[in-house]
Amino acid sequence: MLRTALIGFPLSGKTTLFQLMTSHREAPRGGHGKLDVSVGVARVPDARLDHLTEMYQPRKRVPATVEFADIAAATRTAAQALLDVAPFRDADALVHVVRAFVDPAVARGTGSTTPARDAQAMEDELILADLAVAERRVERIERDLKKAKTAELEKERDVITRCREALEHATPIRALPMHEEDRKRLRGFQFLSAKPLLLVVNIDEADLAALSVPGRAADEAGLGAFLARGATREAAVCAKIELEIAQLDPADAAPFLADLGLREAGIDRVIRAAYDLLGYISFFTVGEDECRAWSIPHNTIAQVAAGEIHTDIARGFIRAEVVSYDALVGRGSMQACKEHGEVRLEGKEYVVQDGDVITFRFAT
Ligand SMILES: Nc1nc2c(ncn2[C@@H]2O[C@H](COP(=O)(O)OP(=O)(O)OP(=O)(O)O)[C@@H](O)[C@H]2O)c(=O)[nH]1
Ligand SMILES: [Mg+2]
Repeated sequence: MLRTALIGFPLSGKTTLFQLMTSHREAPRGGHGKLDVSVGVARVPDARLDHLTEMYQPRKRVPATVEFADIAAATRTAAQALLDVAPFRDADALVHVVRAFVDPAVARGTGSTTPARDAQAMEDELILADLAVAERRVERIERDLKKAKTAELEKERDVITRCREALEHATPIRALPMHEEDRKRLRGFQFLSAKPLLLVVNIDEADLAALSVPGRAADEAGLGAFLARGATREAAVCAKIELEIAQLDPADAAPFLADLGLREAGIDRVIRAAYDLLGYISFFTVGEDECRAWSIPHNTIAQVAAGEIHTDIARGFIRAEVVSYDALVGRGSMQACKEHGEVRLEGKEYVVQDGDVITFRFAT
């Protein structure tokens, strides 16, 4: 499951977005570190899963999910503190909610009045928090190297030194070009600025028209230059209004969405941006019992995808029977696909494609 954490200045709309996105939520609680954290799960909207569910009429329809974590604290949360909070430290991506709504009834926290400045100020905080970690780490490695030199430790020192130098020049680690092995070396340090970053621009009610044009809200908020860096994306919402609409019956909500010129709900826009950012794709498992969507990173091999379902399936992997969503829907049934030779037998190393419908064969 893809895990994200909401960051942002006070009163920027983090909790409103959290409520908009998530359908299952835990009450805020401590135990994740020093701060109270709410964790919630969003169901990934997917028209393909809807269609498969119509075809199979299964007992259960299970969408893919994305986890969101929200800090329940109205106080200013320095990025440094986030390193102590497990759902933030371990997140696959950070979602920065940037306030672009005006509303004089909602006080401004410590944020500024320009989204671009807030985006940069938060970035600077992530960088500072990481710099402290990188400096400590380099010192420690230098000490260890004096005791015993290993090639791996030297490589680690080199990559962290590179990170430290970038951070000193106010460059986030995610913007550094880096070999995959070096990225792996860094993973254990959970640097905040290494995580892909999604900016969610929380726009003003007066500006709702911007939502119907992708990228427009971010442009208007002056975030273009910020976004030009690698591993960042944006999505726009008007969290307050969209939450109000989402709480209506779908039938009642439709005319509101149409009125606003919105083809998609906020949840779709934010989740699609998160998938794009991380290069995630979906595959499906189907049957009379259950139709289910799973999300995996782009370029995942079949055996690893199987492990997403259950470690036993990965361990006992024999083969994957794969048909594309388009073929399955086009032919109308798995049987028809088999008759036309469209169900392929693939091995462990097969790279799963977006929209693959897979039956795993495995030994227990
Ligand atoms: N006008 C307007 N108000 C909004 C919007 N989004 C959020 N708000 C309001 O702003 C206030 C703060 O929103 P929250 O979602 O609690 O903000 P937060 O970032 O979680 O705040 P803290 O957790 O206290 O830092 C609430 O009263 C929301 O109703 C918006 O798009 N427009
Ligand atoms: Mg909040």
